[in-house]
Amino acid sequence: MSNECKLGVTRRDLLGNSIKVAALGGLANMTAGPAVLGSGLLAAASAVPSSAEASGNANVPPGQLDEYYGFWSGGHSGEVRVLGIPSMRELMRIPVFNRESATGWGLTNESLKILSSGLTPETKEFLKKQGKVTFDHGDTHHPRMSYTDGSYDGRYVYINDKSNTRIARIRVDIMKTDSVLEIPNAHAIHGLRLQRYPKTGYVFCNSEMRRPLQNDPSTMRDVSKYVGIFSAVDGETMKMAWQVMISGNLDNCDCDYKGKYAISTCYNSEEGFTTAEMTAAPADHVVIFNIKAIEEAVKAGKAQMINGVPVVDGRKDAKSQFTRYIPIANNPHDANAAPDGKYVVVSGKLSPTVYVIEWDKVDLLFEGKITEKETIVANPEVGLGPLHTTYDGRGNAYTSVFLDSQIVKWNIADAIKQYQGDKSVNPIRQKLDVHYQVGHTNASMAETKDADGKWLVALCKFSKDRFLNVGPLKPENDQLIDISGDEMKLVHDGPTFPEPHDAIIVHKSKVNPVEVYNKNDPLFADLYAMAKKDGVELGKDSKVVREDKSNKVRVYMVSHAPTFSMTEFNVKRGDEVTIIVTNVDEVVDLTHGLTVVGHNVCFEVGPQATASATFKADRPGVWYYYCQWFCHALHMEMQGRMFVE
Ligand code: RUQ
Ligand code: CUA
Ligand code: CA
Repeated sequence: MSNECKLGVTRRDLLGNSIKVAALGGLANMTAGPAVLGSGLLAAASAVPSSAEASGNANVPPGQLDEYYGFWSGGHSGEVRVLGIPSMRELMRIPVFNRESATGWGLTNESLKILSSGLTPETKEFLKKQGKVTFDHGDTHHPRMSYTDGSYDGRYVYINDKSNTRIARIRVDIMKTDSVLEIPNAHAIHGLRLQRYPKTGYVFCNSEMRRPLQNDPSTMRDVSKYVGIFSAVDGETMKMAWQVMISGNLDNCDCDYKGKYAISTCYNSEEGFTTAEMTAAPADHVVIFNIKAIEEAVKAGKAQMINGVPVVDGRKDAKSQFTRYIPIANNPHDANAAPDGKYVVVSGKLSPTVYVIEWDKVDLLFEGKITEKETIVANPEVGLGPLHTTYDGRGNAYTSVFLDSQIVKWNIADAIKQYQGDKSVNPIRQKLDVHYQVGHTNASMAETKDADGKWLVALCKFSKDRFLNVGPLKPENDQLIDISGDEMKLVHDGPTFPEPHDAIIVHKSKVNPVEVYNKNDPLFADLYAMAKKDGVELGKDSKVVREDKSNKVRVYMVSHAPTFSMTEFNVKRGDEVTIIVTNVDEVVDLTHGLTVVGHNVCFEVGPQATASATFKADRPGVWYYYCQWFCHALHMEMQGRMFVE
């Protein structure tokens, strides 16, 4: 059980009378409820089942825990959010591509290293000229948790950044971003899904826009040189594995449960540049990627090396074994593999239908035994503007229908019967109105073989009239729907900040974060190495170290509630100062911070963590620093002075 207090001491003990404080709320979630409060702080929350588990309703009273974690894209906020499901309570925000004031993400040396080291040399050069080491924003769409053998394994969550052509990885054990990679040769990474079998494995990602591989003025207007690019990244090393050149563009992607195929949708087979051009053809397509054929070609050295990445040609004209193009009526959006491992559903968007493709038939297609069209085994009509499809593990699919603002439940087996000519069956089970203009939808565990059909979220793009007016910018509306019975029931409205494109719902048994950092975590390795060189023992010594005759000064200090080990230090005007803080508290939930007034320095230091930030001391005088995390009854007093001479 990961959610109980493992250590005997909590921040509450430090704050004073534990029971009184807990009863005041805010901290009560570490206990099982009022009855347990009187019996001591070590009582495990798991002793009482959450009401949501017991009764299947969405009400999770104070002190009880949700049954699922939701990992939410933060859209163009650049972050990932963690929600509790079914309460829809926002539990945490994980900064990824954004700058984050609360935690100092993008301000600390450690986060800047993560944000900058995976960029291409060309991008680094460009940013340097802007006086930056990385981008300041991102546009996240598709958070996905790593798999082992077709189900979530709780190691990582990956997410794309469409705006700056990157992907990132979050470590689920600490819920922090640990790696960012720019995808070379691509332009705007949109679709992202993970290899399910045998494990992740590959991170598959789609370049949404087409451009010349060699992008310069000599090629930029020559559309014959433009290509689409599909990428596979090694999710363990966060290095490029291979890429495939394709015809058309790429929108969303998914893959099967056997590790054989990936699939991407294309809305711009026309290879046009205006809306009119991109919607001109009556049909676009999905591309199926034959992973083994690609791997073999790469291994045999048959790929072209472009910017350090092996690239194979899977365009239509190349007639390779790498790809097949299955026609789909115009401008399809998502492809979503069903948890039974047999089917993948492609949503039509401008067609009111969805297409069911059978994976076994894809084998026959690559063997040349059937045509592209024969891989399609159903094509039910669901409504206007189908975008995404999710599943309950009981043979039903749920498609979000944007223009009709509905979630449409339909049965896969009946859709196949209907397609085979049985006019007596109607695959549609129910159409539920949602508010309004739903984009993604996803159900609990639906993208794994353990799909359990309990909860479904509908991520609505508009919320007008649904909440108190907060001015011209409205929140989105993420709605929770109970799908455990025969009928879908709308149970919750959840306003969200722009813009959760997509979310996954993961059973809590798959997610096991730590309570306190391991001080030997590789996250801090650079700092330990630097301290060693400076003759400093991190977490013990407080010291100001000046690098030989230079203006580089390192200030090492320890935070231990409610004090910093150094209440003053001196530097000289013009010094480049690095402050390194180690939090030696071992107490659950006892985070400190360091803020230096007037110097753009502010960061989080979790229990047993070390963090650092560097700035130029160019403002003579006295400048206070303080702990900005309310850590103790004497938190306000946790401060010191920097003298700039
Ligand atoms: S997309 S609203 Cu960015 Cu996932 Cu479909
Ligand atoms: Cu430490 Cu507030
Ligand atoms: Ca099109």
